[in-house]
Amino acid sequence: MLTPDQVQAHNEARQADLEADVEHLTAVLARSGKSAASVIDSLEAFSVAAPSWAVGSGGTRFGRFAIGGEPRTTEEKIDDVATLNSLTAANRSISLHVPWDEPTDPAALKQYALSRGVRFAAMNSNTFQDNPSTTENGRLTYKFGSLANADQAVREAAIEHNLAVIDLGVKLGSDALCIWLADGFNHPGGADHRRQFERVAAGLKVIHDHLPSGWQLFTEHKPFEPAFFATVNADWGSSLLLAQAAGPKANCLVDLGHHLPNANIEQIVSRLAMAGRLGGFHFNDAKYADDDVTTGSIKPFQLFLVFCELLNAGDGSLPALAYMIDQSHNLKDPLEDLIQSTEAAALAYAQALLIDRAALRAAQDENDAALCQELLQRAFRTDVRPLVAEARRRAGGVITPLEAYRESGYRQAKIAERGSDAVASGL
Ligand code: PSV
Ligand code: MN
Repeated sequence: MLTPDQVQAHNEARQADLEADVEHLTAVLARSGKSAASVIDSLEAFSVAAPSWAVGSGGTRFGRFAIGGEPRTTEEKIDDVATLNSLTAANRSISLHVPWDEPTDPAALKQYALSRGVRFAAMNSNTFQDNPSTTENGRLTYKFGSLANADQAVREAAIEHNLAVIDLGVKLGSDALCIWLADGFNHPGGADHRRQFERVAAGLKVIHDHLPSGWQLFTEHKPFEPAFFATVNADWGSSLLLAQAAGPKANCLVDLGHHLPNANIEQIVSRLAMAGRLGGFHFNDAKYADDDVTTGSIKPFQLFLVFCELLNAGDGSLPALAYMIDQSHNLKDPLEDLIQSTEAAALAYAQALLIDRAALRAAQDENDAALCQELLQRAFRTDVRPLVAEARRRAGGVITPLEAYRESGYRQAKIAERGSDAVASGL
């Protein structure tokens, strides 16, 4: 982690320039009645959880190349997230994935994380791979599904695993369980759409009913992969039906990479919010499908429109949902990618805050399409980077996180400590 002295030394050298930029932007925004100070205040409170499975390098089915110095344990993953947060001041929690993370002493792990300023965001269960502890040493397998499996014993094992993940999360101070299922089938006629769906709905209800008060269950949809012909929870409609069947504490989680090409994700966000069942996000970006690349790197305008819908849902302020990053870092240093993704989410949020919502609504009611576009573009084209940097500085982070990370020599130190061939758990 960067020490407060290191943060201060880094910022001192850049503060005068930042102040000048913020002053200029404050004056520009004031001309259209917008307050830079209130945008900075909102940004200061913004945090997006880092995934424990993405502080190591990700792989594709064609191979995996270790980045060097990858975390070998959940404690080391927490160290990486704490370092990330000391730079960004906007990654204050980590999302664990079980059994990739399987702490033997949850109370000690909780203390370990809290002492480094990191909390536990939503827990994730894994029934898309066989796990000896829940599939009885190979007797049962998730090869043909988990909650949707035709075999009741497999369904029960999958439910048991989810209940155990909730119990673990309670000990860690988490308050949500996110369930993404690979369940589905690859060949037409290979299973019955309806019976699979009904089994999943029944399983989710049992899991839901195990949630302690204050907890939520997230259903995460994805159109395909690894199931190719049909996935049970393939889209937001299925996800909504499953959440409704599970119970009142179940909400839908939108992973930005889990849509077919050209899907209007911002409209999906609006629909789920309208139904009162929008629970959270997995941020990432994609050109084709579930590419899991850096948030905002390919479609920053789409990300901006998603934040516009979130602000619509919160009547001008960001609803308190579970905001998480879910990416796979094949080529970049994962911490550098997470720095850039966190920045991209904050930029989109800041730009969305700049929209003159009253003027937009009036223009919509007048069917003035040109003015509507003008109002969106005015916000989207504003270079809000100084506001994001200033919010980060005020929250205790550094003005230029990527630069500070590289200067810190963190990766080289971890390669020396953990080894150049250390491989983190995950896909
Ligand atoms: C599935 O592609 C997913 O988006 C789910 O959130 C999983 O938990 C995660 O990726 C696994 O890498
Ligand atoms: Mn996801």
